[in-house]
Amino acid sequence: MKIESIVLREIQMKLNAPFETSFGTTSERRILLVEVIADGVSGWGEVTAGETPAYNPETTDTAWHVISDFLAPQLIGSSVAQASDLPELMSKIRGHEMAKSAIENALWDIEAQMKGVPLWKLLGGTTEEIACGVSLGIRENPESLVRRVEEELTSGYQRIKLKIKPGKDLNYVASVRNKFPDILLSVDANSAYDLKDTAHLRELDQYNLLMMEQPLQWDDIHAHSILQAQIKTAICLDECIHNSRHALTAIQLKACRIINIKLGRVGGHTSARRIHNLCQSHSVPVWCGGMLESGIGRAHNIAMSSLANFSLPGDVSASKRYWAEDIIEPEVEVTPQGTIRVPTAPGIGYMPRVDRIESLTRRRVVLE
Ligand code: OSB
Ligand code: MG
Repeated sequence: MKIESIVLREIQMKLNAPFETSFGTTSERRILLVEVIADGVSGWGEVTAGETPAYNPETTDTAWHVISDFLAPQLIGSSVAQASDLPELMSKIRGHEMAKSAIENALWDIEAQMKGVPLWKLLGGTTEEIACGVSLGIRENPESLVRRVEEELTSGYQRIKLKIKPGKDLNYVASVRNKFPDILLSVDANSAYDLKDTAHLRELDQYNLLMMEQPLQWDDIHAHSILQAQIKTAICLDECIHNSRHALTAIQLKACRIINIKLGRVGGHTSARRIHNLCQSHSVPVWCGGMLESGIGRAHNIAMSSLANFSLPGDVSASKRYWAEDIIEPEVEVTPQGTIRVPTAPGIGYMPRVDRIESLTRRRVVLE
């Protein structure tokens, strides 16, 4: 596959409702879409960075800079036998996993189209119906959170994750657990606590949580290993894990018992699959996290989630939970059983709606 050009677009999309986490509230997304053209075939990827460097260091603007000034000039004109050769080509550029992921994933879309197979099959996926959960933002009070949980359960979602932060944690979790004693329930703190809060976090042990996601500092695996030894609830790492070496460190230090894999955070499908395989060989279940993606990112998440060790429901949910209108055709739909069926068409298996994408585009550059 010879990489001929890269079209970089920034689109703006308003979320159906603001999403609040411990690090801030998002109402409007500024999303970079990467369209790679190789051997005349177009493939799509999404940069999952946020608008601010509050979740990880990357932002929409850093990704624009790194792709247009460093990654594209390096890649355009070069040839690769397969998409999994991309990480090596990009390895001289440190970090910026989300920028790299969008490019590599677009190449995977192209490779799958050229081979005439759905991306999930090319990746080695086996699960044709993936289990879905939802991530619920912080609410003004526990009562309104309980109402939201009820709606999501009625829609069929198999696992509920509550965003928490200091002051909006124990009472929210208690209210939901009292109303729904048997559901799969987890919490995500997005690094809002530190080891001094160990006694407080141990209070969560009484609610039979499936996991507690990233309670401590975004870059501190060791601190999580100290916490995990002192609480019963399984820790799941999100922010801390950027590659398979981090995953191995976390497993060996017993810093977590579950890992959340996000394509952007780990640098693309090749790294994600490597982490998946490593976790599988250590009997550590994984699940697919979300970053409030448009349909393009969502399609890649679905393909990745078909790998066998994605054995817990992920944060991949229906397009309509986020967007009045998505940018792919068909939109991502969830069955009444809380599952998504993998697509059958070649590549990512959903058609980018280019007219709609163009109408949402705020800036665009063709790199060639
Ligand atoms: O930590 O999983 C997270 C959204 C933005 C940044 C970080 C996270 C999230 C979510 C939302 O939890 C998941 C989704 O896309 O539904
Ligand atoms: Mg998380």
